[in-house]
Amino acid sequence: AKRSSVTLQHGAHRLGRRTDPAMARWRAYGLGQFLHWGVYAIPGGHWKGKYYAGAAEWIRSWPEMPKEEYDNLYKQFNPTGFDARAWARQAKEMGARYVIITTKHHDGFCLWPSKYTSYTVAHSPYQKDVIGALTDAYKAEGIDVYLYFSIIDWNHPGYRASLNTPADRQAYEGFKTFTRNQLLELLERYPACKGLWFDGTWDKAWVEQAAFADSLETELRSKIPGLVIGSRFRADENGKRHFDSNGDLIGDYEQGWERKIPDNIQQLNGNDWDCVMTIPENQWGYHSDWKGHVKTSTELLEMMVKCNAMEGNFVLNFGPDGNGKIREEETRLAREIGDWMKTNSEAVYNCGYAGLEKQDWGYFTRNRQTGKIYLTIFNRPVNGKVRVRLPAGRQLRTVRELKGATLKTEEIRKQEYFIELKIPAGNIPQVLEMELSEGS
Ligand code: FHN
Repeated sequence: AKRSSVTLQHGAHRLGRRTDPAMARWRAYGLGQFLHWGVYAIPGGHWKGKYYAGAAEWIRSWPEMPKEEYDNLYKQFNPTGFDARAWARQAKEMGARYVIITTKHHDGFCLWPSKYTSYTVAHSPYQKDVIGALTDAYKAEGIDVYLYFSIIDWNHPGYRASLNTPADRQAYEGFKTFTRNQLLELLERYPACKGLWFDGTWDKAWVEQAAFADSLETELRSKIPGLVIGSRFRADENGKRHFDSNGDLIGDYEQGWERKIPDNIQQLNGNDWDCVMTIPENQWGYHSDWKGHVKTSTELLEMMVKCNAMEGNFVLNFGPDGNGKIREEETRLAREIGDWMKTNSEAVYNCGYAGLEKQDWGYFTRNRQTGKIYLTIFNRPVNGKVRVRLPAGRQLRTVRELKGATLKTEEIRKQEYFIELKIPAGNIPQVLEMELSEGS
């Protein structure tokens, strides 16, 4: 679509991608971990014997859930099984290069000892700073830390979804100050944080705060050089979210791909983006009773490589339980993904769009630094041969298994080849590396 050219004060402040080293580092992650943890992990999707079918972290909004009782759950928050280093080691084993941690979800409960509210971990029986422990543990494993922060805060007295009266407006001013204080507090307490992942920004009340949010974003960026902030934080002065009134991306990357993946790279308009994904259909916080389809490791690997092939990061969510343990299903998937990554992560880290058309067997990715081209095969043809088409002017020189043998190829016609796979058909996605030469 043709861009319009409305003059905006609070629209995108940059056209095209960020080109600095901090953003290049973000772009190179390939795989991340999302952690949703809070007091919602205690009921785990159940209340007084009743099953809550929605996302577990939303249980407070369920009519059957007495708000008073939910807001007092923190008095039971005492995850004696929590071991930040064990979570970080598991994420490392899985191959995650960054983690996004919920500091505060919509319920307003803070996993750090915020001095601006008493609704924090410091006032729970657990008392200890969870964000501090996680930040240190992940950093020690070489995993970059990003902090998730919900603007929606069901606990703060000044929070409103919409501002209908002067009294609402007055209360909301207090909430804005509180939000700013908390964000500055987080960056001061956890200076190793590389970025903020905002959520709960869709309410009309917040969408109307373009000027405030814009200046706050500038202030946050001034605290940590290179800080990465996606498109969910603020709207422009016309209330446009993610993309401003001219169609330009607000923030550093598109944050609109939640539990979905674009069909093709054209849909992304050259922007950076991430995909955040749940293991079951739609559960972020701990739900003791997953219903419906639970993704397998090969499905998740395919989603990851599909994202990488279109220049995106894939972020897989984990929802530890009320005792601080990561459930068995998630542990198993992390291990399976990690096993694959140990041999094949070369096709993931710092890999993006290869400039070649998408083909039936799987995905091409290309290392941004070395220029190496990888083929990750998810649909192994029954004849054991992968058919590869190349654009005019490019020839297939060699194809080999990763750290393995060179494979036999057959030129079917100009710019079209069969690659003979050696390993027997199995359910492990195989990665090949291909060298091309120029020529007709
Ligand atoms: O409402 C939340 C939801 O609980 C979860 O945190 C996801 C993660 O991206 N974000 C919101 C829905 O967009």
